[in-house]
Amino acid sequence: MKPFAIRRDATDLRIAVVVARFNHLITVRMLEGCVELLVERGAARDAIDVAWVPGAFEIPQAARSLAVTGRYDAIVTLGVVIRGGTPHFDYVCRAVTDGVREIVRDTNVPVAFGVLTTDDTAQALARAGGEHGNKGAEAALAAVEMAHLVRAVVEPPR
Ligand code: INI
Repeated sequence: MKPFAIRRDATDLRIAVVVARFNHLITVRMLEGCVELLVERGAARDAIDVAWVPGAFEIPQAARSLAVTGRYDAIVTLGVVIRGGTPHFDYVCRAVTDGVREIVRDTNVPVAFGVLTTDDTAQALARAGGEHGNKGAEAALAAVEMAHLVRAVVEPPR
């Protein structure tokens, strides 16, 4: 067995974050969790590019635009979709999940999925620095790990 090393240092990684303004009070907490995690892991705070978009529906277009530049080792997406009384929730969730998956498939740039899909605001707050942790930080860590893995596979050491 020869496993690839699991690397969780962000020192030499170029990371972009796409974050939705919809449910801003919650997404800003996720952004804080994400950025703090990256800085703890060695990223320079001013080297983390952040793109705000209106809502979760817009996340894939922004993430794809960033991915195709070739400038980023990984992208973190952050948003909060809260179930209302209409099917709108399902359409937004479907669009953002399909959209992010397609970017990974089409570009091979790691895109971490930090989009909460919850029944109510309390569930979202609990996952944005509350009792269930901060999914923004978790997504950041996934992005770091995948950036190193993809780099190691694509550019194997000689
Ligand atoms: N966008 C979200 O990020 N979260 C939501 O809960 C949400 N709801 O419930 O409607 C939401 N809607 C906006 C959507 O993402 C787009 O910004 C809008 O439709 C314009 O394209």
